[in-house]
Parts: sequence; C-alpha cells; structure tokens
Amino acid sequence: MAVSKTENIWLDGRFIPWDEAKVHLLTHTLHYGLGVFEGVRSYTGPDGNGAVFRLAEHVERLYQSAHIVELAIPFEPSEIEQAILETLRVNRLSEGYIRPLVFLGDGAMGLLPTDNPVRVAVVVWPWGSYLGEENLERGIRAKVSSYTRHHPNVSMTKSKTCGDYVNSIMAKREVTRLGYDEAILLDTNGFVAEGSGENIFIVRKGVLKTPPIAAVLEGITRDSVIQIARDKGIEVVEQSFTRDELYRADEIFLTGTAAEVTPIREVDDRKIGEGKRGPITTTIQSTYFDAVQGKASKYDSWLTRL
Ligand code: PPE
Repeated sequence: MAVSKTENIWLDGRFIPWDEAKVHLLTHTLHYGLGVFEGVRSYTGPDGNGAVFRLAEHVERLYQSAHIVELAIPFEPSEIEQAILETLRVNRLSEGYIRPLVFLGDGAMGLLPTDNPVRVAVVVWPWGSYLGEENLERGIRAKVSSYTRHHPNVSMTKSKTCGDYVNSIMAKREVTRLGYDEAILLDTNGFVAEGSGENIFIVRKGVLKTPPIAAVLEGITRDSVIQIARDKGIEVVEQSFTRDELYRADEIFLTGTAAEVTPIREVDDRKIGEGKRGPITTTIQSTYFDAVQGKASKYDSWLTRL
C-alpha cells in the first residue's frame, strides 16, 4: 500500500526530514532481517484531537520482541512512548499509522554482530483501511495459503521480527495473485494460525473462537476484541481449530492494528454464513471503532491523547 510522506521522522533520538532518513547499505538488518517493529494507530476523536490506541502495550511488545531476539534498545520505554507522541505532533497528524522500528546499523557483517549500533526509528503516515474501506462492511475473500506459519522453534512467534515477515509476504502474494484479498496460514500441526498480518476469529452458534497464542502473534487488537466480546456477554474460547471449521463457521473476521476488524465473507471459495458481515462481527467491529475513536468511555483507558 502506498505511503503518503510526512515531514519528519524520529531517528535515534532526533527528528530529521523525511527525505533525509537514509541508512548505509551495510545496515545489518537489511541483510539478515534481525530487527523488530510495531504497528500502532492513532485516531481522531470527536473533539478533533488525536489519541494513540494502546500505546503502552505496543511499546511493551516492542521491548519484548527486542529482548527475545537480543537487541538492546538504547532508550527507555517512556522515551519511545514520547517519541511516538512527538512524531505525530510535529507532523500535525492526529490520525495515522505509526511504525516504530528497531534495527542493527552498519559495522560488522556476518552472523555474530558485536558492535553494530542498535538504532530506533519512528515513522508516521496517514493510512486508510488495510484491506479496503468497502471491505469493512462487505467482508473479504480469503484463501488458505500453501505456506505454513512459523514453527515456534524456528521463528520466535512472540517477537514481531522483521525477517519473519517474508513468510507473510509469500503467503499474501500467492493468494492475491489468484484474486483473493488475504491469506490464512495454518500452523505446523495443520491447525488455523492467523492471517498474513492479522489474528483470526470464527463464530459458531454464538461462540467466538480464536487460536491460542502458542504459535501466533499475541495481537493487541485480538486482546481488545476478546475484552469487548466478553463485556457484551459473548463467550470467547481460545482453542485450536481446523481448516474445515472455517468453512462451516457462521462468521469469520480478522483483527489487527492495520486491518482493524475486517469480516471474511468467503474462504477457499466457500461462502461463510450469509456471505456478508454477520451480526456478532458487526457489533464487535462497531464497538472497536467507538473505542479507538474515543466514543466509548468504557475503553477510555486504552487511549493516550496527543
Ligand atoms: N498477526 C500478525 C502476523 C501480524 O503481523 C499482526 C499485526 C497481527 C497478528 C495483529 O496484531 P495487532 O496489531 O497487535 O493486533 N500486523 C501489523 C503489520 C501490518 C503490515 O502490513 O505491516 C499491523 O497490523 O500493524
């Protein structure tokens, strides 16, 4: 998806103009993929001011990702939180996507980087609906990818590691080339794992089911949706399920910071439920948007105002 450029990027503790945010070709992460990132969103509230959704949780996950792959971030979490807020402010962006990135700079090459600097960037830009504005209502067509999700002892599934996203890109390319909107990946045991960049939920007989976090990213939207559903009295179970449970689901939706809550209307050419956004998806999606946009006081603690 195209990015519309903003004015300033936060890099290693200071702001630099967008066009000057460049790195050396021997940047270690560019070669080997050992970096970690986050995806965060801010939304404009009813008063016209912006607020970042679940800022502390995203920054905490960034540090956990870095810890898992042994990158020592040379800033305190509170400094990264401030950097995110400041980057939105200096760019006068109340609503947008925020991409914190921790990467290994240039210096040594090879698989035992010793003195390469750990660098941190925060980039923000306006980003619309990830899977299409109209699909938030209509729902997308998904296909199970021939690529398997990471084995938990091959990739570290609790870390949002840059290089792990090659797997997602392969899956997404494979299915979009065939005309579908998004890929669903199975785990190494053959159970449903997640979308290329989203967690997945199914509804059957009024119960919401999502795969346990064992082999998937512990999504912050996933967590928010579970809380919203339980607050509405909807039963939620975290349980592995098979590909054909997708086919006979009444409703399916994906969750992610970028994808928000996107319904799936078809999987592997089989119509899901009525073939359109179902009632449970609708109520959860609507409360999610109220929460992120500061229209649901119950979830106000999830917002950090700019
Ligand atoms: N699984 C994967 C593999 C994933 O990448 C994401 C986020 C999620 C689940 C949902 O996590 P959360 O955002 O905390 O609810 N994917 C990010 C990257 C998208 C991109 O194209 O880049 C995102 O949604 O920001």
